[in-house]
Amino acid sequence: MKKIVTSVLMGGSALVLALTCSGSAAAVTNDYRARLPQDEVIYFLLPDRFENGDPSNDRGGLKGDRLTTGFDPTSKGFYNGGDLKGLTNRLDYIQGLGATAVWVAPVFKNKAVQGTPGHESAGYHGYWITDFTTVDPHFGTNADFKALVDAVHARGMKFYMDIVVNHTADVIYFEECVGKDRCPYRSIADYPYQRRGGVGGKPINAGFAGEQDESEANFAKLTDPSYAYTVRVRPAERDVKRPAWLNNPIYYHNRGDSTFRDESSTMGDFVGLDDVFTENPVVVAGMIDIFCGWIDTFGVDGFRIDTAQHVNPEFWQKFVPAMLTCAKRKGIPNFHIFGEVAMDDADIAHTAENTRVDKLPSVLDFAFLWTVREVVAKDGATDELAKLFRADALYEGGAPAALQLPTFVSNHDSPGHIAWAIRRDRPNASDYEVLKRDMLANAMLLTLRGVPTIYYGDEQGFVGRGGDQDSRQDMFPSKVASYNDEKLIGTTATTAQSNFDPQHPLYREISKLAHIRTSHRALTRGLQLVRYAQDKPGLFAISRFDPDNGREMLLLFNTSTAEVKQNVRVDTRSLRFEALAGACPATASAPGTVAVDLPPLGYAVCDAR
Ligand SMILES: [Ca+2]
Ligand SMILES: [Ca+2]
Ligand SMILES: [Ca+2]
Repeated sequence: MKKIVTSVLMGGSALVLALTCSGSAAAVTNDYRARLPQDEVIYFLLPDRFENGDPSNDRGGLKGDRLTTGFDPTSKGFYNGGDLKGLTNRLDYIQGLGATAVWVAPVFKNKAVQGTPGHESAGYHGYWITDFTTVDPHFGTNADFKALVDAVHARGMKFYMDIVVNHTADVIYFEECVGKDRCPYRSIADYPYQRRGGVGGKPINAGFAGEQDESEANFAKLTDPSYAYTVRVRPAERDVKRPAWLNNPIYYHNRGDSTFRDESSTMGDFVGLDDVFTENPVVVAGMIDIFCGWIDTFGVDGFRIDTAQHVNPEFWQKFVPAMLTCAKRKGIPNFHIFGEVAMDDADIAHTAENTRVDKLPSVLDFAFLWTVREVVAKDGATDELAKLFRADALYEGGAPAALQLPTFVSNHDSPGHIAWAIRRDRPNASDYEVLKRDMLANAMLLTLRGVPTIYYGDEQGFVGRGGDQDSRQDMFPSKVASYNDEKLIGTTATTAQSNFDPQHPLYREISKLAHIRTSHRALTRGLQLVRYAQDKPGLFAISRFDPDNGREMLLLFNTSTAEVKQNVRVDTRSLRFEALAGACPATASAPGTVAVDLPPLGYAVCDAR
C-alpha cells in the first residue's frame, strides 16, 4: 500500500498545477455512466417497507386472507404495502441525502407466503422468487420498474438490482420430510448420484460422473433427481416458475437443508428454498439469459448478488464475465457486481476468497461492519481499523480493488441498525452519546475507503431489536406495533408516522458528509495511509490521496469520550488545512506534522492546501 501511495504522490506536475488552482478538487462527474463504482454513495432499501404509492396493489392481485395474499400491514413478517411507485415518488428524499445510487431489494415475483402451518411468513423481502422475468405484483409492474429506473437515471443516479441465483422459492419438497421441521442434508458420499435413496439403492443416472464434470454430455446422463430424497412438487405449483426450465427438479440439488458447512454450503437448501444446480451448463446458460435480459431491457447499472458464497465458484467465473459483456454491449462500461458473503465476524480471508477464487468483482464489506461496530459501540482499539485496511491486500487487485467494496454499518440482515448495536453495548449511554456515536459510525462510513452504503432508516434514527424482521421498519406510517414501540434516535417521532424528514440530525449529517465525499476525489478514489492508531479507544487518523494530484485529505476520528491531543504525521507538503467537517489544525506545526485536538467522539475531514 505504501509503495502505491508513494508513486501517486510523485505525480509531480499534476500536483503543482492543482496546488496553484484555488477551489476544491474536481467533483465527480454527473454523467452516471462514466462514474466508477467507487464514485457512488449507495442507498439500500426494501420496496415493501419504503413508500406505498398505490394501495390497489397491496394484495398483489390476490384474493383472500393474509395466508393467500401475503398482505398484513400489522405484521413485520408480511407485505406492508410499499411499492415501486412509492419509491419513485421519494427519489427527491434519497437524492437529498446525497446518495448517487439506489440498491433495491429483489423486485422479482415471489411466492407470496411460505412456511409450515403456524410459521408462515411472506415474500415481502423479495428473496423467494418464482418468476425471474416479472416484477412482483405487490410492487407493481415491469412498466413501473422501467419508470423507476428511468427516473433514477434522469437524476444522474444509478440503479443496482438485488439478484438471486442460489435458490428459488420453496416449491420442491421431499417425501421423506413431510411433516418434519427440518430435512437433514444428505451428502454425496452417503447418497451418490448413481443410486436411488442411498448406497444400496437401485441404479439410476448411469455414467453421471458428478457435478465437477460440467460438460453437457455428462449432465445429459443426470435424469433422475431422486438420488438423496424422493422429489415432489404439488400439482398446483408444477408450472409456477419462470422461465419454464426452472420447473424441472433436475435443475436443483435436492439434498436437503444446508448446515452451511462443507459440501452442504453450496449444495444444501437454504432452509427449504430450492437450491439451484448451478454446475449444470443448462442452468449456467439459463441464468445468464435471465439477468442479461434485465440489463438489456432496463439498463440497470449493477447487481448485488444474494447468498453468493452458496454457489459454486465455477458458476461465478462464467456468470460475471457474461454480465460485464452484456452491460458493455448496452453501453454500461462501469457495471458494478458485488456479492453478499455474509459473516458474523471480521474474517477478511473469508470474504476476500470470493474475489480471488470465485472472481466476484466485489463483495459487501462485512468486515467493515463488524470493525466499525467494535470501535464505535464497544471499546475496540482503533488498531482494529488499521488491521481492517491492512488486510485490503488480500482482495483480488489489492487496495485499489478494495475501493469498490460496498461498506455499511447496518443492513437488513445484520442484527439491528447501528443505533441498536450502540444501545445494546452502551446501556447507560445518554441519548446524546448514542447519537454522537451513531454520527461517528456514519462519518467513518462516508469518508473511508469503499462505497458507502446507507441502509434506509439509519438516517431517521431507526433502531431495531436485533432480529432481521425487526430491522425492516416501514418509512411510511407503520401499523406494526413492535416498530411503533421503538424509541428512535435523534427525534421524538415514532414509526407510526411518516419518517421522510430531511431535518432529522442524522439525515442532515449524512447528507453533509455524502456531498463532501462526492465532491472530492481523494474520498471516492483515494488510496489510504494510516497515520495513527492505538491499542485502546481514542484517535484514528488516516490520510487519503487525490489520485489526480496527490493532495492529502486527513481524516480524524476520536472513538473515546475524552478529548484527544496528539501530534500526527502528514505529508511535508501539507502545510495548511481547510476543515470540510469538524475542527482541523489550520496549519502544520512543522513540515510533516500537525497538532490534532478532537473533542470526545469528534471527527474531522481536513483538506490539505
Ligand atoms: Ca402498494
Ligand atoms: Ca424446497
Ligand atoms: Ca447453492
